[in-house]
Amino acid sequence: MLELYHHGSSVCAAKVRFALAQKNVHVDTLHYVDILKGEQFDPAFLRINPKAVVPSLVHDGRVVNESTVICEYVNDVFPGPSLAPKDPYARSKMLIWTKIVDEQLHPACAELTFVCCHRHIISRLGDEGLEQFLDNTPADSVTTTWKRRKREIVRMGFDAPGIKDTIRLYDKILKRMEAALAEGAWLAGDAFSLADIAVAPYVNRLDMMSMAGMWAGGRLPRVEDWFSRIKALPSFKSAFLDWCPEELTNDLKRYGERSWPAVRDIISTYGGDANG
Ligand SMILES: N[C@@H](CCC(=O)N[C@@H](CS)C(=O)NCC(=O)O)C(=O)O
Repeated sequence: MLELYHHGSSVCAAKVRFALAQKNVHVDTLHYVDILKGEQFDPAFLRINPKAVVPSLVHDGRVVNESTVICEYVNDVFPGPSLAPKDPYARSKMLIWTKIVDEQLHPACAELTFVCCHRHIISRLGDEGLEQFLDNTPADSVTTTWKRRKREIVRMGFDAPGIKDTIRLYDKILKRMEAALAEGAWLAGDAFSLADIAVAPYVNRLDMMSMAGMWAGGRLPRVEDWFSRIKALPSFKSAFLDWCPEELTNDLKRYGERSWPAVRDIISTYGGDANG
């Protein structure tokens, strides 16, 4: 019995849905946790995931948390095409990417998404509801500073301290992808792997927020080509798009478009020169 706790716009949940789909693994029950309405703070879910974050996988009653760990677990436990290179050097390259995602790209994405879009969505909870939402975030959540950062970003938007560095870090990681893709068709070399699965949701997040100018139009051509190959995979639609409700898809697009000039300016002022 396989159960997945997930959410439509969660990059980490999309990563796990992508890995499951690439392995052709059937999930018996999908539990939708609306993290923009505060359902992650429900005591029953906190018993599964004390950080109040999605995704969580429950396999025959045993909980597996942390999306990177879940993807490794899925790859090890289920038959189907291997998503990890056998060659130790290629494997080390794959693990570097999953580390970059966990340590840098994911925290940057949480901040970028909140400053551009999610702060507007959760403000619909009203003053009291929003205060409770911010208060309910555990001290150790997305990161150990997320509770404070989320409040700062919701209150201050693009004036929140450090937000420019966050956006530049995101851009630098895209450039690192461009360099890696000069060495092979996929991020860890010649074979598609958990590295591509780990990074794809973060490029898709920018795409859904109408920020493809970060790579398109000749800026990062290998990233553009890589993402078009990711999008062409039969699993892409079900893993990335179908679970995102229409209203949320529209919000990501609308608020993303509104935020793009600010993001583009931040990138341009350190010499990044985004297109569009
Ligand atoms: N390191 C965790 C991070 C999970 C995470 O940050 N999940 C986000 C969605 S992508 C979340 O649930 N956020 C809830 C919140 O911000 O309150 C993992 O990889 O599973």
